Amino acid sequence: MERMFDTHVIRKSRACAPVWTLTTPDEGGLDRPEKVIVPGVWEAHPALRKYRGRGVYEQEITAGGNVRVWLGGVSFRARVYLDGALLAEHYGAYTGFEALAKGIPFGTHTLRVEADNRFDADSALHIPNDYYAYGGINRPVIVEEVGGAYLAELRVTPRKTADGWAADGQIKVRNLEDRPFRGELRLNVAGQEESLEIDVPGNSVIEYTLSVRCGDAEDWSPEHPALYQAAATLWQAGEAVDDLIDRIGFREIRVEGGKILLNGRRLRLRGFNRHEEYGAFGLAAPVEAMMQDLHLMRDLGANCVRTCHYPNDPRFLDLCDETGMLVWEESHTRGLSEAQMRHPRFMEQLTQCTREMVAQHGNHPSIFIWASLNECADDTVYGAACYREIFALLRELDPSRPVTAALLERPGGTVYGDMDVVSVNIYPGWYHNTPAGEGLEQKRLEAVRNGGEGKPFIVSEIGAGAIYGFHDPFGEAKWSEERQCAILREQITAVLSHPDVTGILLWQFADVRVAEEWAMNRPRTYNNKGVVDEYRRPKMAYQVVKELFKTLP
Ligand code: ADA
Repeated sequence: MERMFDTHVIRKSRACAPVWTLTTPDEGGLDRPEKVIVPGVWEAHPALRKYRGRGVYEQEITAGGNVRVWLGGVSFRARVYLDGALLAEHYGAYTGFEALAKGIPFGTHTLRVEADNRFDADSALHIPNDYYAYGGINRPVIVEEVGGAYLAELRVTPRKTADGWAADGQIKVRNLEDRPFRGELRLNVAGQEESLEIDVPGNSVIEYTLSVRCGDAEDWSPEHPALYQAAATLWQAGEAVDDLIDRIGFREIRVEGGKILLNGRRLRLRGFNRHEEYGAFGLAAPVEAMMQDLHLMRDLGANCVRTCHYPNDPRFLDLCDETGMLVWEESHTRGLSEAQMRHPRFMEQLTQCTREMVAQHGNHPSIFIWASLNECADDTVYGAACYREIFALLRELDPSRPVTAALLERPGGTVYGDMDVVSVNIYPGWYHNTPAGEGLEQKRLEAVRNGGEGKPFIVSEIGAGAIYGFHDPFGEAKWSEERQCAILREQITAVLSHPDVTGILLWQFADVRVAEEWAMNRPRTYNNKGVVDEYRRPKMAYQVVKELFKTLP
């Protein structure tokens, strides 16, 4: 299932069968084709643990007419073919895209998806990094049959009015035929409906707006995550010909007086950075594991998760909506120098990822802030210009949420004044020995003096490493569970007892595999700063974090 609820009751839409045939044409691959599960990453196969190359996935589908295949995520370059004809190409593992075959005969067809996780000169975002660039079809694949016109996108933004809640819809209708599509568009939110006569010229996409008054619909909040259905339907000659269903929550986010307000209530964030990764399943964590992560984070006293460093699986976001977990979502970038940001395709690829993130995830009520460009070169003129361009894009795509970026712990930041919320990554006690309270205050004052005055301030990363099961009874050795406990205790206490801090996001929830190139500073070739390991076995720090998250104000 692509989402945690039905996204269509009229459109013919179904998940692709899960068992595909995988062949690996490049060196170091399989000797013969293998059956594998989709979604999945090929590193889950023992022979492909370190394979970097192309993976060709094949599957038979039975469909006809206008066939729309939705691929939720392919890591990290994709080519999609139907019966040998190229339908779509896509870059980036963490957002979905469609492949459309118009007017094909009804019957069985071969769907072929070529995934490629080789780093090459064309890839600006996927590079060897402090997390692993897996290969494969990592999110669900959906096969749909659509008519001559279909609903291509539905964005719904809640708005508080004098008469209670309203929902503003932006709906894209795509006409695949040469002649115009004349019909009616309806938007139903929380049981209230509005409609519009539409006339979509041939071979075009038109965006319509429709607002629905929802009166006394209940507010969405972390404590009471009330969700409502938002359904667009397309009608022609008195018949419903297509639909697109999503869910929304009624809440508004405002930044005011140094605070982030959700429906007027101040947010105090405590939570985790979480990579989308789970032990042997890599990037393609099963939905059961996603839910367990949320239960573990809740048990730890968290109310917020950061999707470092890329957009997450919509199923995880659905579960956050349902359980009231606040989400910081960011488009894909981590730790790029100015030279890397000057890559000729960098802004194009980042812009595409950012646009897809907002278009595909904009309805999730749990997402309260957008971010991008984690720890890039904001201290250079060129780098800062890229930050400003992405902030402007995020604001243009979605004026209803604040924007931020997690900045590196070094002096010289120049974009504090350009974000709505100031966020910094600091590692006192781990990468240097400044006492946590002092390190925090230095960074906060630097932000205040350089444009960040009066803005909410989030510690978007702080943490320390420990190898699961490695103990030092004296509590001194780095990488021991005892030392991690001591450092985290000092860090969390310093941050949560500071009156001007809006929140803390620990680095990190679970240990994650990193690129081979990073292995020298990363024992086990893992980033070991998790409070649980990659199989969610709790380290000693689990109890420390739980105690502090639950007792500090
Ligand atoms: C950075 C970065 C993370 C991770 C972390 C660390 O702040 O944003 O991706 O690399 O440091 O473990 O050092």
